[in-house]
Amino acid sequence: MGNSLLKIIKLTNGVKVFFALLIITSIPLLGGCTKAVALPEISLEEEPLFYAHADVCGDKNEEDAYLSRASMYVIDRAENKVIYEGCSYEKLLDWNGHKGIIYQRDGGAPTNTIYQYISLDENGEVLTEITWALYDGDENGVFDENDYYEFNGQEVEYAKWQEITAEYMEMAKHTIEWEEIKDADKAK
Ligand SMILES: [Ca+2]
Ligand SMILES: [Ca+2]
Repeated sequence: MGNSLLKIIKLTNGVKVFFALLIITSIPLLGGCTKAVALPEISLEEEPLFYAHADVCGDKNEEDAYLSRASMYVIDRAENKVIYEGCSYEKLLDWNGHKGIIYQRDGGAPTNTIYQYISLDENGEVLTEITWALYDGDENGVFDENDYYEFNGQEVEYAKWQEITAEYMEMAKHTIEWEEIKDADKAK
């Protein structure tokens, strides 16, 4: 995303306080000049804005992350730039040596949960990507050998699936909870 600058701005409208997330990027011009350009402005008016922080890429420096209703952004503190853009089903992971981002989405028809784990390098490039899912095929509220399981897009038999996803399932239990931002100062 180039040289991006992220600012949290607080807008006051009557008694309501809105938050807006504004991402500005610099476009290199001829002669070494740069031009500041507002990227798609993400309107967070009246939507919750959440914050989390962790070293998700393992370079010993923490990243900041912001979540709106639809999107999440991971920001490199030192360079003040967005290194990863995800969605609202994602949370940061920094647990027991496991770092990255975990996606978890519950669905229906049949009842299912789809997970994804990604690890990132310090530039936000995806290093590894693992997906796994479980479907309550017979909709009896119990996940057992009569149901349907996937790992990296392939159907896997229940016992095997339990074995290969055990560590990832544990990682998914230890993601970092988003904190609602109630004061714009906290976001600085
Ligand atoms: Ca880091
Ligand atoms: Ca079942």
